[in-house]
Amino acid sequence: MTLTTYDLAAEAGAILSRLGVPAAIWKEGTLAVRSPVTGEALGSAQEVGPAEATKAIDAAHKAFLEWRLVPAPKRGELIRLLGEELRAAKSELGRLVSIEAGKITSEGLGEVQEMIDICDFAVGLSRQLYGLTIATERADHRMMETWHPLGVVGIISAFNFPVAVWSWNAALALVAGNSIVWKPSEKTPLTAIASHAIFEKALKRYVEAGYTAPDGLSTLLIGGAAVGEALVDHPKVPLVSATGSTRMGRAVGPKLAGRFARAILELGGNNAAIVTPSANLDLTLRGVAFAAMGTAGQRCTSLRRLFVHESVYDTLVPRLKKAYGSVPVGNPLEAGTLVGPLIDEAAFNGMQKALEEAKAAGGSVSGGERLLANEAANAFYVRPAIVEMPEQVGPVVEETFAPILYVIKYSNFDDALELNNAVPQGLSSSIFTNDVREAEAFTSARGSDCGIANVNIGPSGAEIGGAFGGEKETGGGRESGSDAWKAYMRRATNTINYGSSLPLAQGVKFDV
Ligand code: UN1
Repeated sequence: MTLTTYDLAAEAGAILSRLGVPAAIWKEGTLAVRSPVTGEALGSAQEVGPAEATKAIDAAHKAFLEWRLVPAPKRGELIRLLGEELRAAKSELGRLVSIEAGKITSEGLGEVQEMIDICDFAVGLSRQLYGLTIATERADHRMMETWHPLGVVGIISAFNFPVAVWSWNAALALVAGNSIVWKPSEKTPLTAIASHAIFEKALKRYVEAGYTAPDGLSTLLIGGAAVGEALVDHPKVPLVSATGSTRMGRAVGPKLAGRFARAILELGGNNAAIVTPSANLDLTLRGVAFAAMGTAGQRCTSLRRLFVHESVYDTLVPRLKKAYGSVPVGNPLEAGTLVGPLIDEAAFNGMQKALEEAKAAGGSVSGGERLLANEAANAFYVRPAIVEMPEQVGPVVEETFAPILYVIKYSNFDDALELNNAVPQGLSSSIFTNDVREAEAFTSARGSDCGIANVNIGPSGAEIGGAFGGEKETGGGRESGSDAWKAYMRRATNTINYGSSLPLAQGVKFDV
């Protein structure tokens, strides 16, 4: 089937209507929505402005005051139901992710699976919001810490994981006793509307089962930058979790810091992999191919820089180039396609600019040309590009959200480690090696400086169980698994005197 034989607007509309979303919400608004698959218009979503956003945040604050009193395991029941609803809607929501964000079918479904996984995690967590009991130096005293709900949590998400990143934040924030307000990417409002409709189904079942949930517990705000700003500036939003570019983080971070609100920032990545002499090259080839070309290079965790030891360079790089030349690029809805479209024309132009800059810096480029323009003039497909670079300069130290892999030869392991760390971003990284000393060094204090450091897998495709995020210009935030939940709660240290005297700490005397 050619690209033009699809009617994606009809299909997206049918999915939204089966989820019970009134047509006016996605058809009669002002925000034009298009599919990167064909470039066709999908609808026009209704938007809100800053005044409505502020009203929604005020309502969310009221909701928080009630929700924080619901016992955490009972809050977990809402997320259990959300997980059930997501399971039931997996194929439809996954399809909508593919239509609106251009992901191949297994990745669209995988994104919904990631939502289901975090729900399962959060349900368990709702009975495990543990604080410590701490030894005190005073007789007849007890010291402990308690974790309390924080308030309204603002969620700003990006187009490339249009629904999973919301769910990481929503599931943790809600079991933690917070209310949530979500501003999705303007490029992917329909998947946000669909996800929120699924949430509302879970909420309805929750209330029908006799539980209490306040109005305004979760709000979706479709809108532009001004809506994001309303979240960032509102004094009743103690935490904003924002995923996007480093530029966006530079605008949001200082504003939040200025009013002492918390930020979870998940910003740009410029992820590398080191291929050492002992690497299993078959496994490396597959790991590199998925990490660098998967999602058309549009993951925060996509592999962008590859350091290959001189002893394996001439074996691996030609094989990689062959894979780049033959990887099936095209309609992500068709079985067999591995690389779908770029999100839009701006992404295509950004890729071409980076390739020009790489050439000017001495790079030798294979691939990168536009494909399928004759079938769909407004869709932007490209052959993934592999660029052999003499050194790490120019566009190599920047994040370009497109499938470009820069390859650099190295001879000394420590130099490769240094190159891995010599960029402003610090999200993810990996090493391909069968040498235990290299693997351990890479994951040690003198190794990769990133939030994620993998061995014998690529830098992308993390599971939800680990904390997700990175250092330096990536912003320092952690979402998803491990103890990332702590960022969504406030900690109180409690010292309780059950005796009848009042000994002071540090031996201080103050007898009046
Ligand atoms: C992102 O690109 O913002 O680790 C998130 C991964 C996915 C999440 C990526 N689980 O690649």
